[in-house]
Amino acid sequence: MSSSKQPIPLQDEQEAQTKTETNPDLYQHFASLVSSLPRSQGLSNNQFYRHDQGWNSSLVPMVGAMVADVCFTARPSDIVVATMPKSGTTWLKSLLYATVHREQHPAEAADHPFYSLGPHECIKYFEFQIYSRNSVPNLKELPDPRLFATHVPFVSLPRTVATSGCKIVYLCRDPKDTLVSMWHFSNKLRARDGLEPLSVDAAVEFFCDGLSPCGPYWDHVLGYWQAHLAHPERVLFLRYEEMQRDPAAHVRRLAEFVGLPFSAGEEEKGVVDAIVRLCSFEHMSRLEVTKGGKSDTALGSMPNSLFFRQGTVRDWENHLSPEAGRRIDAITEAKFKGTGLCMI
Ligand code: PPS
Repeated sequence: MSSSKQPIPLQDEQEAQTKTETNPDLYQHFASLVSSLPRSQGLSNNQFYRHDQGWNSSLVPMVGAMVADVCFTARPSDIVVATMPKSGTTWLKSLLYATVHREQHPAEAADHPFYSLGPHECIKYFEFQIYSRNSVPNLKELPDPRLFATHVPFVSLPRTVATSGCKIVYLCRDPKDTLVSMWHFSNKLRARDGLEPLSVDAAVEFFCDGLSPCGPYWDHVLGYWQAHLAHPERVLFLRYEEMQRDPAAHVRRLAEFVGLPFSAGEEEKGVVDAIVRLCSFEHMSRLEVTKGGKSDTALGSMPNSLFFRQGTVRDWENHLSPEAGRRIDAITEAKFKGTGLCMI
């Protein structure tokens, strides 16, 4: 039996969702379980544990993912944003939220939620935010469609996400840019924690060994790619580079996928372009809530500015050697061969 599927100290899942606000025993159970897994250093400010479904993560989000697995009850109307960390999640969350809530919150409204809340407060991660700090929240009262996010690989999604028929929007990014973005991010967290920075060479080694958050990168992408091939109506598969090339087309795709296509009237009024502008790197990164605000996560209160750096394609060329680039491309080619997926 998979260690994450072992019996747990939870009498009634339904009861937990409606009555229990916290469940320290459940968290402790999974923390003990994760602590017993193989561990190693990685591309992070924390040690990684090796989940028995084949991915690496620090303790807190892995425990959160296990709690979500047994406590979260998905609805067919739910929409889950899934990404490998540093693939453009912040952008996708913004686009999805702005698209789904465009009636209550028009993109051009001066009081749009994005002026007071960061994207990570608008759509929360299961494993970093919702299921953290012993919390087992009652999510039943949230109105449809409920929007959630996760970095967890497809194989370890909360089990009812797979069975409910709810929609998943997956976004991936060139592994070299994902790595460079993660390297910058983890060095900021390492500086915060008083740790030495990781060299870019060490980051490349860790990344290639699968020792990046929720890595190996390639297994993560392939898991969702295969789910997309099997159920294209349930799993939308997007790429950061293509979103950069034509964000408006992607906003339309997103809207259609979640069953809220833009009407001719909305098209005429320029609603799509307004959403693209609202969510653009240039606009979001300059907001006061980005420059001075924070988002609450299980890993601490994170300045929203941490999630905005360059927002460009091929920045890896400024940080990785050509050899490192070729090495990652060779792994990508070998791993994706025959899958129909091409990232190079
Ligand atoms: S996280 O921590 O996993 O949620 O980070 P994530 O949002 O996935 O990735 C952060 C990178 O996305 C860039 N970013 C954006 N790109 C384009 N448009 C918008 N609006 C946007 N917002 C964030 C961010 O700058 C990080 O990429 P790098 O390459 O580090 O700049």
